[in-house]
Amino acid sequence: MSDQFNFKVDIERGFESPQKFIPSKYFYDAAGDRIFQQIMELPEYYLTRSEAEIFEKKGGSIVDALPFKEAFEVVELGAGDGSKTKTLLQEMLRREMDFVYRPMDISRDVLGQLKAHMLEDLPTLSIDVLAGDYFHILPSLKVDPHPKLFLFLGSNIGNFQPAEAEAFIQMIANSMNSGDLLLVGMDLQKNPALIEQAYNDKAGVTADFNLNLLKRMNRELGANFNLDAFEFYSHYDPVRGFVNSYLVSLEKQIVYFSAMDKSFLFRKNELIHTELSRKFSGEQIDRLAFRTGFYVRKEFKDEKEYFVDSLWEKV
Ligand code: AVI
Repeated sequence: MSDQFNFKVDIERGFESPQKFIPSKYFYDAAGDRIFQQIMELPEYYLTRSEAEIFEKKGGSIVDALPFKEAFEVVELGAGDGSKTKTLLQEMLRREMDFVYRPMDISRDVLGQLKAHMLEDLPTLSIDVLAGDYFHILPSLKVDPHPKLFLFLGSNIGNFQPAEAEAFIQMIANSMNSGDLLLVGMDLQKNPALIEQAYNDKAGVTADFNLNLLKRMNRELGANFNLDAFEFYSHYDPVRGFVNSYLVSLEKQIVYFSAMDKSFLFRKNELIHTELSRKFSGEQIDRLAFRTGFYVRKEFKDEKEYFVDSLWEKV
């Protein structure tokens, strides 16, 4: 099935649901990737800097916590540009550890770039990319005899609904052997005002990130969204730890999609849900680990305790 076909089907399903939604994975076309890079540099968006600080200051302690005595593999899900991981891999190379780095992504292009980029800075790194979707690749890893450290960083787990997050971690767990490790990056609950600002930046970059979804539908699905007739809105609920992001229809409007020869009505002030960005409490992290068959071996936080990289061991 082509990506384009999935996009069309997912948008139809999202716009036919009582609460309209767009799955957040569609943020990341080429323009969306570029805007996300800008988000990570925003003064308000502390997540990336907090996690980078953890790897810079505690990378050595993370590597100390690895119990592997023989050759092992580092399997990364959703590696992105690998900048955070690089610090960790560098430390492992410095200690002359015997390992292979296996970043996983659906796109061969992304992996090709990542590999070139990594080898430029870490020429002695042994890297073997895994191209394809998680559902196909993960099960094949279980039969490989090497102990493994899985990485799922950047608070990507926060973009799943709670039940989906559990199912996703369960799927990773099913592909692991007892004693394998999973390092999960999660954004922590904190002063709600700070979280609100991170998703409501003054320069409006997060708003552009969301509006880019409309541009993408115009371009790829032949839609005729008027970008001025929608506005970005996000809201943090500190009790649940949920940032929900939306596009608000500023007027009653009908949008036509030539890809499916269909129109959708948007009422005035109707919301399109675009993203959930979850913030976790320590208790929620312990529960998620426990319910998916792990125990929390060690936690690594930045100085302000905004973010955690939590190291879980498969029971
Ligand atoms: C990729 N993900 C963890 C980001 C987040 O914080 O939920 C995506 C993002 N959305 C708005 N700003 C950043």
